[in-house]
Amino acid sequence: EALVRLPLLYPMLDADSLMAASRGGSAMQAVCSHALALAEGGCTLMQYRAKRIGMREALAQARELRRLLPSVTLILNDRADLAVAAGFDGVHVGQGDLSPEGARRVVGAAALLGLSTHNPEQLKEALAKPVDYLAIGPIFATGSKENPDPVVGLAGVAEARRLLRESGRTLPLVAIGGITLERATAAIEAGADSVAVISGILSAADPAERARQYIKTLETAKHAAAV
Ligand code: TZP
Ligand code: MG
Repeated sequence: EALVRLPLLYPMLDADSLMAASRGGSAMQAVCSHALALAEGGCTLMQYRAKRIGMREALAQARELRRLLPSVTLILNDRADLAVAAGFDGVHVGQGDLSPEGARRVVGAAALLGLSTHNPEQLKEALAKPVDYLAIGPIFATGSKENPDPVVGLAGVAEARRLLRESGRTLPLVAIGGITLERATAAIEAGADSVAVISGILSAADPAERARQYIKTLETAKHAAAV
């Protein structure tokens, strides 16, 4: 199958967290300035995630991101319809969203399609789906998701990597959940191709610099894992 390559750092633009952190500023402003900082820090792919705001507002933000970042790969969380409406490059679905087959019909064959898994059973099932990459998590405890599934730990990443290898599919594996800068190396060592991050970057005084630090750390970890 065609191998999709994901960047080592998979940052998420979480509209709800960004709005909360912006203390009264506009949500549009908070999301766009964070996205521009990430791009400045070297991020070439981002996921836009908006769980609590209305669909119209989410679409307006997504369209503005598309306008501001024409050369960044943009993935929409949960909603295949918004991904198409905003001209995004792909969609990321969870276990409770449209099925991968259903989402694929909406976004088309050329779009990137990612799927979240939270345990080995879900990962095994996901291996038969029309997806371009898989996510596993939460690896560590997270404050960025409501009602998160149980933590799978680094052992969960290693198990997912093993199942992927056995399946013969060449899907990239994204680790997510509580991956601070200090824990990023361990996620790569455990078998992740990429790490998804919300709070580890959002919490930084200088998000562009933090993104650079993640990318540098992840590159070092990847080279070390390859030798
Ligand atoms: N899915 C599993 S953990 C998580 C999602 C969306 C949140 C990740 O955010 P953080 O702040 O990097 O833990
Ligand atoms: Mg979802």
